[in-house]
Amino acid sequence: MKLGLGLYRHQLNRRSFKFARQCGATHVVAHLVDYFNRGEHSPADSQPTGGTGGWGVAGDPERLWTVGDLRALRNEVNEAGLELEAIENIDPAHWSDVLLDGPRKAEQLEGLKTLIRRIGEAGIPILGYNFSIAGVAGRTTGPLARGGAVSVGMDGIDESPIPQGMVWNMIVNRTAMDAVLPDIDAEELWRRLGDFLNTLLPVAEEAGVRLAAHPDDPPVPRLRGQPRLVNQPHLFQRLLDVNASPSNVLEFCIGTIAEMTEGDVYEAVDRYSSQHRIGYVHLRNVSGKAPRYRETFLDDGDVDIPRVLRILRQNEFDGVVIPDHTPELACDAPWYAGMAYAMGYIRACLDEAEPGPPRP
Ligand SMILES: [Mn+2]
Repeated sequence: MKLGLGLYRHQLNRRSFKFARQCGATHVVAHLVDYFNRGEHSPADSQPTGGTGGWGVAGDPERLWTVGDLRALRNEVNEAGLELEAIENIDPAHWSDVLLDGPRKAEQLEGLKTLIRRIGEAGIPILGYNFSIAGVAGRTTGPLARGGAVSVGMDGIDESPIPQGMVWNMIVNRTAMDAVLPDIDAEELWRRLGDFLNTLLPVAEEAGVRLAAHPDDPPVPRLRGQPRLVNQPHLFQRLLDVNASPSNVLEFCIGTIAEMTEGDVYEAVDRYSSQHRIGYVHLRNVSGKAPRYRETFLDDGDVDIPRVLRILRQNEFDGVVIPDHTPELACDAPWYAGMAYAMGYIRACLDEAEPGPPRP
């Protein structure tokens, strides 16, 4: 197993790469979507949260990330002594109608094919995505973790309807904010996911790219009036069974699985890692279950994190593990300090799960 660090778009710079390397990372997962673009409620020094108005405004629908952008990023990561393992998340501007089954769906699917080919050309092995209409929404922020550390939690289900101009918790069309999205059922959303996977997986395989699915965070059956897909552990299997391609893999988020009301987190880790269908792992601890839980420090929630890593090791998972969100530490650099704490903790667990040669 390899230790990585996920960095937001505004953190994709030499200093953060050095920080990752100094924390013991060998790999980076990069977010290219600018979640914080003109967002009113999202502080850019933490994970995006936002209110019912979403995180911010989506990118330019006419401009896909280019091979040049992707190569330059990879080179800069490599120069810091790191590998670029994955691009995490697709800009809503580039797949809004794939999620919503809108008029530009066919055109956007062609765009995504181009994007996947470019990611392959740049030598980046994984594209992480989250097939969700509401996205990561409906959570609250506060002094919820140990010692009053600022963290994120959920306190009941947000049922406020989503404006038509919004998808994946970002604004894609500022002129369509009065009407709301139509009601659909979960089967319709599974059908749309099928179109997405069956159209793109052959291209991904050819490009040497794996598409890694994040479960619904928070994992509830419906959020803001829209259905959600992977909100119980057994539904990962349904997603994998949509298409048997080796490029159809999971962005396996331990915190989200722990929030699910059914099943057992260790059984889920064993079940999916033994199928060798995990692209990379998000490691996070939580206390409670959806729709009432809070994110905690890795050593402080309901999940025995060392046990999770031992199961991954037993099943020979050799991919990248990154900290997911983490509570912030009270200091001048709360996000970085929280991450440094998480990285040190994971590094120590990995050394225990996979002992290397004795140190002099
Ligand atoms: Mn996650």
